[in-house]
Amino acid sequence: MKKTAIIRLLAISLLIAMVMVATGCAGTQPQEPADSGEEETNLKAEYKLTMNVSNETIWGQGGNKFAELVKEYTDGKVNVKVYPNAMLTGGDQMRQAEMVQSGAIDFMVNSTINIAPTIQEFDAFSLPFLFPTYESVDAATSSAAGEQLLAAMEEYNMVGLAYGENGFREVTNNKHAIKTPDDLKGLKMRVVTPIYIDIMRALGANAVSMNWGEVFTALQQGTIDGQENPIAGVIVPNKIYEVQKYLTNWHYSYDALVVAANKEVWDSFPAEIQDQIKKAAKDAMAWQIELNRESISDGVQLLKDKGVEVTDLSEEELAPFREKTKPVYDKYAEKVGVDIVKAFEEAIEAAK
Ligand code: X2X
Repeated sequence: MKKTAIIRLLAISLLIAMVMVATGCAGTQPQEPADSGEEETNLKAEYKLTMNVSNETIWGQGGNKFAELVKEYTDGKVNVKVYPNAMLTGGDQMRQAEMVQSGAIDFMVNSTINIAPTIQEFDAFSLPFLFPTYESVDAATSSAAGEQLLAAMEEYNMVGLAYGENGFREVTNNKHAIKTPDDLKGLKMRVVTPIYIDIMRALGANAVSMNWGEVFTALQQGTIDGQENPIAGVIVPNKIYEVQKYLTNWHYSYDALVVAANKEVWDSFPAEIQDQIKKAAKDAMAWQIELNRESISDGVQLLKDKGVEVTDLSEEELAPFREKTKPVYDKYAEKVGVDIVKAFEEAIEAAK
């Protein structure tokens, strides 16, 4: 072959090779996905979710259900890891919302009690004897005011996704059955936030604020006489019946859960993934609320079987508790914002 022919052949081969590389036919180049690659490179390998309670509680099961559904609905693109027992805040339950706000934690499934120190409006749920029934709770959470509360989280750099349920908080103690406010006099009662300290004080109890992680041991050692928490959601799975003799069903305060994300984390998700995560939050919490409500009668039975004396109070018997805590209701209605409280009261009235 002549020299010029060889050069021409080499030049043609080179050109073909260049075209193959440019069009992706060379086979050795990694293939970029056609359209979705750009957005999803922002996803983190793991998103941290904080909860105050163990995985075994109904609240904890709800948190795990959310993580599971996020994985399923996003086709494995978003991986939420659940950190129970407030381990990310060293057991400090009231700091969890603050850390989601700062971005140190990505998600939370948190009680409105623990959120209230950061966003006072959430004390609306804790107002003494506000909610008479689960139907009234549902009426409030699904009302415009309920939605507004979730939306207001954005002012605190968080995005509220759905409500779940810790439940109606019932009172337990080790001294005697509680049937009248006088029975609470002088009892050392563990609570969490200022509104509950004020409620217990209004009823004559000696209130102490303590992190949940310390409660079982404190009850066991007798440094406190009692505590208050939902039966199925918390008292039963945490075996509080092993260290408490008396429970009174008084439904004095309702405790909602909120699924929320840090706002920057939320904004980093493409719209499609945001929709999938929101659906996961709604579905997981609907499942969690149902599980909670259907577990209560078995929970009460289990407490009785374990030797706990369970007291139910009639409307008449509840009246003096309601009366004594009315000033606390009014004080916190002011703090929360009378508009929200009024909207809740109207939703509750309409559900009757
Ligand atoms: O600390 C509690 O009592 C608990 C577990 O119910 C909350 O996190 C509010």
